[in-house]
Amino acid sequence: MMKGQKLKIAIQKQGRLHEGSAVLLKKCGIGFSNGFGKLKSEAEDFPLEIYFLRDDDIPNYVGDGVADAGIVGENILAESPGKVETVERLGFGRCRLSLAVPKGLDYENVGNLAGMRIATSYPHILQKFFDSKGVKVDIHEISGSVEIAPSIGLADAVCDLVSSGSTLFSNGLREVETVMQSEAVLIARPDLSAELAAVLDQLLFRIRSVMAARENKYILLNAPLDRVEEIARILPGMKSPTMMPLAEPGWTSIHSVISEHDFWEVVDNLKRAGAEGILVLSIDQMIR
Ligand code: PRT
Ligand code: ZN
Repeated sequence: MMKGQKLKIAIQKQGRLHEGSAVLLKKCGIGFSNGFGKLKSEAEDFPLEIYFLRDDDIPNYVGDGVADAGIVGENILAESPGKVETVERLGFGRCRLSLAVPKGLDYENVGNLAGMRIATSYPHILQKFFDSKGVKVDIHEISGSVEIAPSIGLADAVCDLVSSGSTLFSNGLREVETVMQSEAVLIARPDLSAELAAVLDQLLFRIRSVMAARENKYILLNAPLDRVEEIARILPGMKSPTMMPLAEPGWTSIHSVISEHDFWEVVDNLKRAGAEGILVLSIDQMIR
Protein backbone atom coordinates (compact mmCIF):
# COMPACT_ATOMS: atom_id res chain seq x y z
CA MET A 1 0.00 0.00 0.00
CA MET A 2 2.67 2.52 1.00
CA LYS A 3 4.62 2.00 -2.22
CA GLY A 4 1.66 2.37 -4.56
CA GLN A 5 -0.01 5.44 -6.01
CA LYS A 6 -0.97 8.27 -3.71
CA LEU A 7 -4.44 9.76 -3.53
CA LYS A 8 -4.30 13.52 -4.07
CA ILE A 9 -6.76 15.35 -1.86
CA ALA A 10 -7.41 19.10 -2.08
CA ILE A 11 -8.38 21.03 1.03
CA GLN A 12 -8.85 24.77 1.59
CA LYS A 13 -5.54 26.58 2.02
CA GLN A 14 -6.89 29.03 4.55
CA GLY A 15 -10.33 30.13 5.60
CA ARG A 16 -13.34 28.67 7.28
CA LEU A 17 -12.94 25.08 6.09
CA HIS A 18 -9.19 24.77 6.51
CA GLU A 19 -9.11 23.93 10.18
CA GLY A 20 -11.99 21.45 10.07
CA SER A 21 -10.47 19.66 7.07
CA ALA A 22 -6.97 19.47 8.58
CA VAL A 23 -8.26 18.30 11.97
CA LEU A 24 -10.40 15.63 10.32
CA LEU A 25 -7.41 14.21 8.43
CA LYS A 26 -5.27 14.33 11.55
CA LYS A 27 -7.94 12.49 13.56
CA CYS A 28 -7.84 9.86 10.83
CA GLY A 29 -4.22 9.28 11.87
CA ILE A 30 -2.85 11.13 8.85
CA GLY A 31 0.09 13.33 9.80
CA PHE A 32 1.25 16.15 7.54
CA SER A 33 2.77 19.59 7.81
CA ASN A 34 1.03 22.59 6.33
CA GLY A 35 3.64 25.26 6.67
CA PHE A 36 2.83 28.80 5.58
CA GLY A 37 2.69 29.22 1.80
CA LYS A 38 2.97 25.51 1.12
CA LEU A 39 1.12 24.27 -1.96
CA LYS A 40 1.20 20.60 -1.08
CA SER A 41 2.29 18.17 1.56
CA GLU A 42 2.89 14.42 1.71
CA ALA A 43 1.18 12.46 4.47
CA GLU A 44 3.64 10.62 6.67
CA ASP A 45 1.77 7.41 7.24
CA PHE A 46 -0.92 7.12 4.61
CA PRO A 47 -0.74 7.12 0.77
CA LEU A 48 -2.06 10.65 0.55
CA GLU A 49 -0.82 13.90 -0.94
CA ILE A 50 -2.58 17.02 0.37
CA TYR A 51 -3.01 20.08 -1.88
CA PHE A 52 -3.84 23.44 -0.31
CA LEU A 53 -6.11 25.46 -2.61
CA ARG A 54 -8.76 28.19 -2.65
CA ASP A 55 -12.13 26.63 -1.99
CA ASP A 56 -13.62 27.91 -5.27
CA ASP A 57 -10.93 26.06 -7.24
CA ILE A 58 -11.33 22.68 -5.53
CA PRO A 59 -14.25 21.29 -7.60
CA ASN A 60 -12.47 22.19 -10.85
CA TYR A 61 -9.17 20.63 -9.80
CA VAL A 62 -11.00 17.44 -8.86
CA GLY A 63 -13.20 17.53 -11.97
CA ASP A 64 -10.15 17.98 -14.20
CA GLY A 65 -8.33 15.14 -12.44
CA VAL A 66 -5.51 17.32 -11.11
CA ALA A 67 -6.66 16.18 -7.67
CA ASP A 68 -8.49 12.90 -6.98
CA ALA A 69 -10.59 14.07 -4.06
CA GLY A 70 -11.35 17.23 -2.12
CA ILE A 71 -13.15 18.80 0.80
CA VAL A 72 -15.41 21.72 -0.10
CA GLY A 73 -18.66 23.42 0.90
CA GLU A 74 -21.83 22.20 -0.80
CA ASN A 75 -22.55 25.82 -1.65
CA ILE A 76 -19.48 25.93 -3.92
CA LEU A 77 -20.47 22.65 -5.60
CA ALA A 78 -24.03 23.77 -6.16
CA GLU A 79 -22.87 27.02 -7.75
CA SER A 80 -20.60 25.35 -10.28
CA PRO A 81 -21.51 21.68 -10.51
CA GLY A 82 -18.84 19.74 -12.35
CA LYS A 83 -17.80 16.19 -13.00
CA VAL A 84 -17.35 15.26 -9.36
CA GLU A 85 -19.11 12.88 -7.01
CA THR A 86 -20.13 13.73 -3.47
CA VAL A 87 -18.80 10.86 -1.36
CA GLU A 88 -19.74 11.91 2.19
CA ARG A 89 -21.18 14.84 4.12
CA LEU A 90 -18.69 15.79 6.82
CA GLY A 91 -20.76 17.61 9.43
CA PHE A 92 -18.65 20.76 9.75
CA GLY A 93 -18.62 24.14 7.98
CA ARG A 94 -22.39 24.26 8.37
CA CYS A 95 -24.09 27.39 7.07
CA ARG A 96 -27.06 28.43 4.96
CA LEU A 97 -27.39 30.54 1.86
CA SER A 98 -30.14 33.02 2.64
CA LEU A 99 -31.97 35.97 1.21
CA ALA A 100 -31.91 39.07 3.39
CA VAL A 101 -33.62 42.43 3.05
CA PRO A 102 -33.12 45.81 4.76
CA LYS A 103 -34.80 45.76 8.16
CA GLY A 104 -37.40 48.33 7.19
CA LEU A 105 -38.62 46.53 4.07
CA ASP A 106 -42.01 44.83 4.28
CA TYR A 107 -41.57 41.18 3.44
CA GLU A 108 -44.15 38.43 3.32
CA ASN A 109 -42.99 36.09 0.58
CA VAL A 110 -40.51 35.85 -2.31
CA GLY A 111 -43.03 37.52 -4.58
CA ASN A 112 -42.26 40.78 -2.77
CA LEU A 113 -38.78 40.71 -4.30
CA ALA A 114 -40.06 40.77 -7.91
CA GLY A 115 -38.13 43.29 -10.00
CA MET A 116 -35.59 43.99 -7.26
CA ARG A 117 -31.81 44.03 -7.60
CA ILE A 118 -30.26 41.27 -5.51
CA ALA A 119 -26.53 41.09 -4.83
CA THR A 120 -24.90 37.68 -4.39
CA SER A 121 -21.79 35.60 -5.03
CA TYR A 122 -24.08 32.68 -5.94
CA PRO A 123 -25.90 33.82 -9.10
CA HIS A 124 -26.65 30.35 -10.48
CA ILE A 125 -28.12 28.92 -7.30
CA LEU A 126 -30.16 32.09 -6.84
CA GLN A 127 -31.42 32.18 -10.43
CA LYS A 128 -32.62 28.59 -10.08
CA PHE A 129 -34.32 29.43 -6.81
CA PHE A 130 -36.27 32.33 -8.33
CA ASP A 131 -37.06 30.34 -11.48
CA SER A 132 -38.57 27.62 -9.29
CA LYS A 133 -40.74 30.27 -7.61
CA GLY A 134 -41.66 31.92 -10.90
CA VAL A 135 -40.37 35.30 -9.70
CA LYS A 136 -38.28 37.61 -11.91
CA VAL A 137 -35.46 39.50 -10.22
CA ASP A 138 -32.32 41.31 -11.29
CA ILE A 139 -29.32 39.35 -9.96
CA HIS A 140 -26.03 41.23 -9.50
CA GLU A 141 -22.98 39.05 -9.04
CA ILE A 142 -20.39 40.46 -6.66
CA SER A 143 -17.49 38.52 -5.27
CA GLY A 144 -17.21 39.74 -1.68
CA SER A 145 -18.74 41.93 1.04
CA VAL A 146 -22.21 41.24 -0.31
CA GLU A 147 -23.74 42.47 2.95
CA ILE A 148 -22.84 46.11 2.29
CA ALA A 149 -24.48 46.24 -1.17
CA PRO A 150 -27.86 47.63 0.03
CA SER A 151 -26.32 50.38 2.15
CA ILE A 152 -24.22 51.69 -0.74
CA GLY A 153 -27.17 51.60 -3.09
CA LEU A 154 -25.89 48.70 -5.20
CA ALA A 155 -28.81 46.40 -4.49
CA ASP A 156 -32.22 46.19 -2.79
CA ALA A 157 -31.54 42.84 -1.12
CA VAL A 158 -28.79 40.25 -0.79
CA CYS A 159 -28.30 36.51 -0.89
CA ASP A 160 -25.30 35.38 1.15
CA LEU A 161 -23.96 32.68 3.44
CA VAL A 162 -25.06 32.98 7.06
CA SER A 163 -23.96 31.13 10.15
CA SER A 164 -24.58 33.14 13.32
CA GLY A 165 -26.50 35.90 11.53
CA SER A 166 -24.43 38.66 13.15
CA THR A 167 -23.04 39.97 9.84
CA LEU A 168 -26.54 40.51 8.47
CA PHE A 169 -27.71 42.03 11.74
CA SER A 170 -24.85 44.52 12.01
CA ASN A 171 -25.52 45.62 8.43
CA GLY A 172 -29.18 46.32 9.12
CA LEU A 173 -30.39 43.29 7.18
CA ARG A 174 -33.05 40.73 8.04
CA GLU A 175 -32.84 37.10 6.92
CA VAL A 176 -36.11 36.22 5.19
CA GLU A 177 -35.63 33.01 3.20
CA THR A 178 -33.26 30.03 3.21
CA VAL A 179 -32.18 29.17 -0.32
CA MET A 180 -29.97 26.20 0.64
CA GLN A 181 -28.31 24.52 3.60
CA SER A 182 -24.65 23.68 3.30
CA GLU A 183 -21.86 21.79 5.01
CA ALA A 184 -18.43 20.52 4.05
CA VAL A 185 -18.45 17.42 1.86
CA LEU A 186 -15.87 14.96 0.59
CA ILE A 187 -15.85 14.89 -3.20
CA ALA A 188 -13.99 12.64 -5.64
CA ARG A 189 -13.40 12.10 -9.35
CA PRO A 190 -15.82 9.52 -10.66
CA ASP A 191 -13.08 7.78 -12.71
CA LEU A 192 -10.56 6.78 -10.00
CA SER A 193 -8.30 3.80 -10.73
CA ALA A 194 -9.07 0.68 -8.69
CA GLU A 195 -5.94 1.29 -6.64
CA LEU A 196 -6.87 4.88 -5.77
CA ALA A 197 -10.50 3.94 -5.17
CA ALA A 198 -9.22 1.49 -2.54
CA VAL A 199 -7.21 4.26 -0.86
CA LEU A 200 -10.29 6.50 -0.89
CA ASP A 201 -12.32 3.68 0.70
CA GLN A 202 -9.74 3.30 3.42
CA LEU A 203 -9.79 7.05 4.07
CA LEU A 204 -13.60 7.05 4.10
CA PHE A 205 -13.65 4.19 6.61
CA ARG A 206 -11.50 6.30 8.95
CA ILE A 207 -13.54 9.45 8.35
CA ARG A 208 -16.75 7.59 9.22
CA SER A 209 -15.16 6.27 12.42
CA VAL A 210 -14.18 9.80 13.43
CA MET A 211 -17.65 11.14 12.63
CA ALA A 212 -19.42 8.33 14.52
CA ALA A 213 -17.19 9.02 17.53
CA ARG A 214 -18.08 12.71 17.40
CA GLU A 215 -21.76 11.88 17.83
CA ASN A 216 -21.27 9.53 20.74
CA LYS A 217 -20.01 9.63 24.32
CA TYR A 218 -18.55 6.94 26.52
CA ILE A 219 -20.34 6.76 29.85
CA LEU A 220 -19.27 5.05 33.08
CA LEU A 221 -21.37 4.87 36.22
CA ASN A 222 -21.85 2.94 39.43
CA ALA A 223 -25.13 1.28 40.29
CA PRO A 224 -26.62 -0.92 43.00
CA LEU A 225 -27.17 -4.45 41.63
CA ASP A 226 -30.94 -4.25 42.13
CA ARG A 227 -31.08 -1.27 39.73
CA VAL A 228 -29.04 -2.80 36.92
CA GLU A 229 -31.97 -4.01 34.89
CA GLU A 230 -33.66 -0.60 34.87
CA ILE A 231 -30.38 1.16 34.06
CA ALA A 232 -29.58 -1.25 31.23
CA ARG A 233 -32.91 -0.34 29.66
CA ILE A 234 -31.91 3.34 29.65
CA LEU A 235 -28.49 2.51 28.15
CA PRO A 236 -28.85 0.56 24.95
CA GLY A 237 -25.10 0.84 24.18
CA MET A 238 -23.56 -0.51 21.00
CA LYS A 239 -24.57 -4.10 21.85
CA SER A 240 -25.25 -4.17 25.58
CA PRO A 241 -23.60 -2.38 28.47
CA THR A 242 -20.42 -3.78 30.02
CA MET A 243 -20.62 -4.53 33.76
CA MET A 244 -17.77 -4.89 36.23
CA PRO A 245 -18.23 -5.67 39.92
CA LEU A 246 -17.09 -3.01 42.39
CA ALA A 247 -15.09 -3.87 45.51
CA GLU A 248 -18.14 -2.81 47.52
CA PRO A 249 -20.61 -5.73 47.65
CA GLY A 250 -23.95 -5.16 45.98
CA TRP A 251 -22.58 -2.57 43.52
CA THR A 252 -21.40 -2.73 39.93
CA SER A 253 -19.77 -0.40 37.46
CA ILE A 254 -21.54 -0.05 34.09
CA HIS A 255 -19.90 1.17 30.87
CA SER A 256 -21.71 2.08 27.67
CA VAL A 257 -21.88 4.39 24.67
CA ILE A 258 -24.64 6.97 24.35
CA SER A 259 -25.63 9.37 21.60
CA GLU A 260 -24.80 13.01 22.07
CA HIS A 261 -28.26 14.00 20.87
CA ASP A 262 -30.27 12.68 23.83
CA PHE A 263 -27.34 12.89 26.22
CA TRP A 264 -28.89 15.03 28.98
CA GLU A 265 -32.16 13.14 28.93
CA VAL A 266 -30.28 9.86 29.38
CA VAL A 267 -28.17 11.26 32.23
CA ASP A 268 -31.29 12.57 34.03
CA ASN A 269 -32.98 9.19 33.68
CA LEU A 270 -29.87 7.40 34.95
CA LYS A 271 -29.72 9.57 38.06
CA ARG A 272 -33.38 8.94 38.71
CA ALA A 273 -32.78 5.20 38.37
CA GLY A 274 -30.10 5.31 41.09
CA ALA A 275 -26.85 5.67 39.12
CA GLU A 276 -23.96 7.35 40.92
CA GLY A 277 -20.49 8.58 40.03
CA ILE A 278 -21.43 9.19 36.42
CA LEU A 279 -18.42 9.92 34.18
CA VAL A 280 -18.74 10.92 30.54
CA LEU A 281 -15.79 10.80 28.12
CA SER A 282 -15.44 11.77 24.50
CA ILE A 283 -14.47 9.10 22.00
CA ASP A 284 -11.71 9.52 19.40
CA GLN A 285 -12.70 6.83 16.94
CA MET A 286 -15.56 4.39 16.79
CA ILE A 287 -15.07 1.37 14.54
CA ARG A 288 -18.31 -0.24 13.37
O1 PRT B 1 -9.78 32.02 0.05
P1 PRT B 1 -10.90 31.12 -0.30
O2 PRT B 1 -11.55 31.43 -1.61
O3 PRT B 1 -10.51 29.68 -0.15
O4 PRT B 1 -11.99 31.34 0.87
P2 PRT B 1 -13.35 32.18 0.89
O5 PRT B 1 -13.08 33.47 1.54
O6 PRT B 1 -14.04 32.14 -0.44
O7 PRT B 1 -14.25 31.25 1.81
P3 PRT B 1 -14.41 31.19 3.41
O8 PRT B 1 -13.16 30.70 4.03
O9 PRT B 1 -15.03 32.43 3.92
O10 PRT B 1 -15.54 30.07 3.47
C1 PRT B 1 -15.29 28.77 3.05
C2 PRT B 1 -16.56 27.96 3.19
O11 PRT B 1 -16.96 27.93 4.56
C3 PRT B 1 -17.78 28.48 2.48
O12 PRT B 1 -17.79 28.15 1.09
C4 PRT B 1 -18.90 27.78 3.22
O13 PRT B 1 -19.07 26.47 2.72
C5 PRT B 1 -18.36 27.67 4.64
N1 PRT B 1 -18.95 28.66 5.58
C6 PRT B 1 -19.53 28.32 6.76
C7 PRT B 1 -19.01 29.99 5.46
C8 PRT B 1 -19.64 30.48 6.61
N2 PRT B 1 -19.95 29.44 7.39
C9 PRT B 1 -19.82 31.91 6.77
N3 PRT B 1 -20.40 32.34 7.76
N4 PRT B 1 -18.56 30.83 4.51
C10 PRT B 1 -18.70 32.15 4.66
N5 PRT B 1 -19.32 32.73 5.74
C11 PRT B 1 -19.35 34.23 5.76
C12 PRT B 1 -20.51 34.84 5.00
O14 PRT B 1 -20.18 34.99 3.64
C13 PRT B 1 -20.66 36.18 5.70
O15 PRT B 1 -19.73 37.11 5.24
O16 PRT B 1 -19.44 34.70 7.08
C14 PRT B 1 -20.30 35.83 7.13
C15 PRT B 1 -21.56 35.50 7.86
O17 PRT B 1 -21.27 34.89 9.09
P4 PRT B 1 -22.19 35.19 10.35
O18 PRT B 1 -21.70 34.26 11.42
O19 PRT B 1 -22.03 36.61 10.73
O20 PRT B 1 -23.61 34.84 9.96
ZN1 ZN C 1 -13.47 31.30 -2.05
